[in-house]
Order: sequence, then C-alpha cells, then structure tokens
Amino acid sequence: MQRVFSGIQPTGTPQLGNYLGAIRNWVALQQRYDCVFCLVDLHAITVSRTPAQLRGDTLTQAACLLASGIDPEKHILYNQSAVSAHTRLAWIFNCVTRLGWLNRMTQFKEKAGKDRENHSAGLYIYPSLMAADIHAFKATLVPVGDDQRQHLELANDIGEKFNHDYGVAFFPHIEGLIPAEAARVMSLRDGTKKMSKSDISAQSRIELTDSADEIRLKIRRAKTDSDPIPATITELAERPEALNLLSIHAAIVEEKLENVVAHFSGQGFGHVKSALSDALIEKIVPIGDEARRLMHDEAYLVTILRQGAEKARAIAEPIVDEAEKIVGFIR
Ligand code: AQP
Repeated sequence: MQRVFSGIQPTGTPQLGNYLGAIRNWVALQQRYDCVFCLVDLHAITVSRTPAQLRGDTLTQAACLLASGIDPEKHILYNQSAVSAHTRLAWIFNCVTRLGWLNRMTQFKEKAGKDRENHSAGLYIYPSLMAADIHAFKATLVPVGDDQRQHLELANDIGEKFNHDYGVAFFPHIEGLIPAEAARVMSLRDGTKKMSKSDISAQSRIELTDSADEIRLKIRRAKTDSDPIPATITELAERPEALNLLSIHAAIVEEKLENVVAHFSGQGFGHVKSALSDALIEKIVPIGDEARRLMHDEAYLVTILRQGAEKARAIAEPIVDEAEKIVGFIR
C-alpha cells in the first residue's frame, strides 16, 4: 500500500488554510492509505520561538488534528524532533542539494524578505529537511496546499540526485495531492497574501479554535469591494478579496467555485458573508470545541505523540540506516 506523509508546523493554532489545504484531505486519505502525520517542530524553530510557545503550539496542533478526525490508533501522529531519522537524512540531503536549487525557493524569499542576512540558516535549508521528512518514510503521496508545490518538486530533485549519485533506485517518486478548491486560502485582510498562522493580524485568519462570534466578526470585517457578484469566475480576476471569500465558501460547502459564483451572482457581499459565516460555524466550531476539551488533558496528548513517535521510528530508522550504508558510513 502507498504511504502518505504530511506535516504541519507548530507555529500557532491551525488556520482555515491549513484545514482546507491539508488537514481535511488528511482525514479523508486515512480511509485508503497508511498515513504518517507529523508536527514538524524542527521546522518551527527555523523562526524564533520561545520554549513555552513551541510546547504549547505543539499540543494545540495535536488537539486540533485529533479533533478534526486524525486517527492515532490506525495511523501515526507524532512530533518530528522525537524521531532522529529526520535530521540524519536531512544532513545527507544538505550535501546532495545544490545551493542554486535553494536560491530559487520562493517561500524563503517571502519569509526572509529584504532582511535575508538576519534569518537562520535553518530557514534556508528548510526544503532539504522537508525532503528528508518524506523520504525517511519512502512516502509516495504528500497532501499539501499549493504553497508547498515548489518544495515537493525539490524533494523529488533531491531524491533523484541521491539515486543518481550513488547509482541506486532507493528513494521513490513523490506525488503531491493538492486540493482543487481553496488550495491557497488568502488572508481576510489582503487577498494577495496567503492566510498564515503567524500573520501578525489575528483578523487575517480563521483559527480552528475560533468561537462562532469570532468567526462571524472576522468574516464581517473581511476586506471586500462594493461591486455585486458577477456571473462568471473570469470576471473576478481583478478582485482578489472577492475571489477569496467565494473560494472559501466553495471549499467549505464542497461545491465547485463556478456553481457558487452562479448561485450568488447579482448579490452583494452582505449576503455572501452571512452564508459563509453560517457554513464556517457549522464545520469549524465543533472541531474547536473538541480541541479545547482535548487540550485540558495534556498527559493524553503527550502519550499519543510518544506512541506515534515509536511507530514512526520503527518505519523510518531502517530506511535511514540503509541510506547511510549506501553513502558509505561505517556501522
Ligand atoms: N493559506 C493556505 N491555503 C492552503 N493551504 C495552506 N497551508 C498553509 N497555509 C495555507 C497548508 O497547510 C499545511 C501545513 O502548513 P505548515 O504549517 O507546514 O506551513 P505553512 O505553509 O507555512 O503554513 P502557515 O499557516 O503559513 O504557517 P506559518 O505562518 O508558520 O508560516 C501545508 O500543507 C500547507 O501547504
């Protein structure tokens, strides 16, 4: 059976983009594949985090994933730093990856901005660790949002270069599973910017633990324009905020965007926002309620992660042992 691997950074509370771009897909894939879901705490420290933030966010993420429907009995849920196979393979991949490849990564450019010299080396080599995360499990299916497309291509380049350099067919080809609707959910304050957990404006995102009142307020305040909804998607090309809200609505009610646009055609945003708030509250609030309940039981969450790490080690360590043997390391 093909193996699915995917991760999420404990850098805040999961937001609607994480849910629609990744988590919801993870839950569905559990029916068909062996799945490994990882809280990528090693990735999270590529930007500055206090120990309390990192620990708190890791537990919050675990609670939100369980509340969303991740099954830790049948599948694997753990935190990355508990499985040393990730960093062992990442070092080998750092020596396979070419600087020119990393220089092309748009996420580094976006996150580092103009102040590149002051960012961590970890942020720069992040894609090489991500390639190791996937290849350490020989996973072939990786459900992610559209923002990770370039990193997945690089993970394939790295796996192929390793195979080529050492004359083996060791790492398999990876296929990204990117959803058709809302693969890139945009900020509620700026339709040209990705919705992010770490955006300084809490108004820019819906978090999975938001209350019904918070969801309603954030959607009411979401940036839009005063024009009515057009008849077709192509007429939304120059209206990023309008397109974003309609795309979120389409994804949350699991309807095609063109049908949603046709449904609201001619109406103003007051109507769309009210329908969108209702749909979001119906889907998101039960997840938040369950996550809050789980967050009261820290010992339970830690046990789930420990058990997951044990199962993850049993898969990844023999694969990375083999990769090290191929490289020529003596054991
Ligand atoms: N806005 C988004 N729309 C669709 N998918 C998204 N994802 C993230 N944002 C959106 C997908 O969620 C998964 C987990 O993401 P991550 O935590 O590993 O890192 P990220 O992509 O950098 O997410 P954030 O929320 O923007 O985190 P911060 O603020 O820490 O940088 C991935 O599959 C991602 O594609």
